[in-house]
Amino acid sequence: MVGATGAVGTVMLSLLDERPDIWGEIRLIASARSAGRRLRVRGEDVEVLTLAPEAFDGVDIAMFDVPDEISARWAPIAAAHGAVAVDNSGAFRMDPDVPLVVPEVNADAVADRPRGIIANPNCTTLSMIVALGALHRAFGLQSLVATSYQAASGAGQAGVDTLYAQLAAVAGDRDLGRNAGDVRKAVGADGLGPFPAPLALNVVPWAGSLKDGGWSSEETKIRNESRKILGLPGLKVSATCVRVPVVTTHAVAVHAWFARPVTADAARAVLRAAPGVAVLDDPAAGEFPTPADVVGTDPTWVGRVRQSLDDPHELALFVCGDNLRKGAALNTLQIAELLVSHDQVRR
Ligand code: 11C
Repeated sequence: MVGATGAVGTVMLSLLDERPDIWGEIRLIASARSAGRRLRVRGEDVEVLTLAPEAFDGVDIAMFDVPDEISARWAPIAAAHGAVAVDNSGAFRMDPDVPLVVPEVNADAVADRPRGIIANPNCTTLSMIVALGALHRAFGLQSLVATSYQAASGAGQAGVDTLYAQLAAVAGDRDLGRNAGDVRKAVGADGLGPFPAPLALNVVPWAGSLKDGGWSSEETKIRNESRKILGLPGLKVSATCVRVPVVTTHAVAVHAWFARPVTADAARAVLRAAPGVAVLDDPAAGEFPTPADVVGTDPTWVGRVRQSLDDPHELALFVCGDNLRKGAALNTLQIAELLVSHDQVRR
């Protein structure tokens, strides 16, 4: 496990404790700064090793939860040592020789991996794709409009630290949020952290980096990754990504158009039967998923399922998924488990 000490790595360690122990030796790897630390995994203290080529000697599966540039350099090294690299960065997702896998949607894709690398999607794509995959199989997805409500932890520990610091800076001042710029002044110019505007008492229509045409990288990732995972290269996708003052769990408001007409009841029946999906949809009883209620759980939660009033082929729904679990560590681990169950651990 490369990146054992990061935010996603920490979730991975707890998942390894919770899920069936099918593993032999687990080797924890991180940067030289963290090497020598001891972390608890499966009830044992394990020393963190420095990232180096020999750390991959004898390794069957190498899971990477590190920044793009570290994965870009080291995943091929792990693969050259005979490991299958399962990478959670953005470095290889759109490489045609690297499958982009969500086990509930396209498990078979793991088998075709000429570079010895399998990519894990972006957490925002993962928040909705398990539900969309099930609906696509049943009704034939044709186009998608998605608006995300993304948690601060998507921007890493710095995002979480910034949100808590900003909340502390604004807490208790009941005059804030009434005049333009007052929240920005309260959090201070040095208090924005990785966000381009204050997140406390606010929403920020930006995540990632600037791409052509004014799109953000998060928005283009949703489009490109959804197309690749669903095997729909021409899928029409339009996304708007928004950061909200939530610690962990991304939510997405989805409008999807299908080849066949879809009632809300038919969609709910498909979703209830879909692996990895939980339906919570009774607005009369105040029941729908919210990030604060589902954080720390595994499924993709779906609620507010509605058939469009204007188009019987269009469905509206609201999905929530823990961006550190299914959005990152869990999907990576599920891919690794899939390799084991398919007896495909070596290149
Ligand atoms: C966010 N989704 O919420 C991002 C973080 O491509 O793996 C993950 C970025 C990625 O900011």
